[in-house]
Amino acid sequence: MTKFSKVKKWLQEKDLDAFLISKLVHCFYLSGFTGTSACLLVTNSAEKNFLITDFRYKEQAEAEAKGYELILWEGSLAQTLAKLFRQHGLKKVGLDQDEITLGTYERLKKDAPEVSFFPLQDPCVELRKIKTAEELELLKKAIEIGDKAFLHILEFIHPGLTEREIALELEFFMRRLGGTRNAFETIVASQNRAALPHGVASQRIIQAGELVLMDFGTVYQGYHSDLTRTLVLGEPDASQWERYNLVLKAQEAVFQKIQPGMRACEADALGRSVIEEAGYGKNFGHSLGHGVGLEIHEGPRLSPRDETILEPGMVVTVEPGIYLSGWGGIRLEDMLVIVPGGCERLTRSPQVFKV
Ligand SMILES: [Mn+2]
Repeated sequence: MTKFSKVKKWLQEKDLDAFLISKLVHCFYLSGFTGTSACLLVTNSAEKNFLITDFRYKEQAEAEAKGYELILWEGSLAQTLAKLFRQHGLKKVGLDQDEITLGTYERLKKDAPEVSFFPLQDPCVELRKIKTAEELELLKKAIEIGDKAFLHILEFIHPGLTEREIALELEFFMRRLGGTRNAFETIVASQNRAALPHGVASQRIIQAGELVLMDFGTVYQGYHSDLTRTLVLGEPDASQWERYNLVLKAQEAVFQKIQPGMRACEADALGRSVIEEAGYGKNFGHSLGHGVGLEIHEGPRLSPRDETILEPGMVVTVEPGIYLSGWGGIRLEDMLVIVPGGCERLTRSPQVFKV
């Protein structure tokens, strides 16, 4: 079943006449439209589906969004939608509870008083957790660009560079290889700053013997990559080696044992328990990992609170870390896809610590 027919089936289950897809990522997911202003009105009838956008995107929407009738905004969005609801007799309409603003909701109720609105989670949120074969190919391409950038930075990095110079080199290199933008603000955090799990690159100059935590990724045709390595420039000391090996061990435990049928919170525990047993539980204050796809953070979350049952086709990061204020931090992050019986590692960057 295509993702589109899954949405149609969901509409029937919920007894809705239509659902308004408001989040751009979901518009792209279902229709292929890459513009930055649109919503989709998907109805329970096979042939009635609308892409609502403005004049700037007329030609692009016609080319990209096959199977959708193009509607250009007239007046306000609420008025345009109210007219569509009337024309097609749509009385029960679902709205994306996580995306529609209160202002839009109030205007819709005012302009379409005959329609009942139902705030719901967009069905695409669940569908997106399991990647199609095409999505997996695009994710692999994004990951490959990240892997190549890491190999490049191993050659490039040396004491005396600032964190920002390293970040810029990573970003420039990934763009040259076809990445359209950074997956998120690049993290290059050295020595004490490596204790900040999200320490974006600063002007700090890196010295020999220091920890350098790099967390970066790119976007390829909408799909994200996410990779973290922590390096020491020169000879790591005993505490650096000890903590690096512990984080590596936690990560390996997850890659060995994660499998379909397990809950996301159980996968989190596979890595977290290794760190807790070594006495560093309080130094690992974030989730073990997260889903990656059209967004850098999406479901499922490998966190102590996510009960999602893992299924083949889910793509997640595994990123245990240890952070000690005044000392620094170590995190290793790789991506995997759940497959029958286990997982397949998608990231290919070597586990290098000493450069
Ligand atoms: Mn991540």
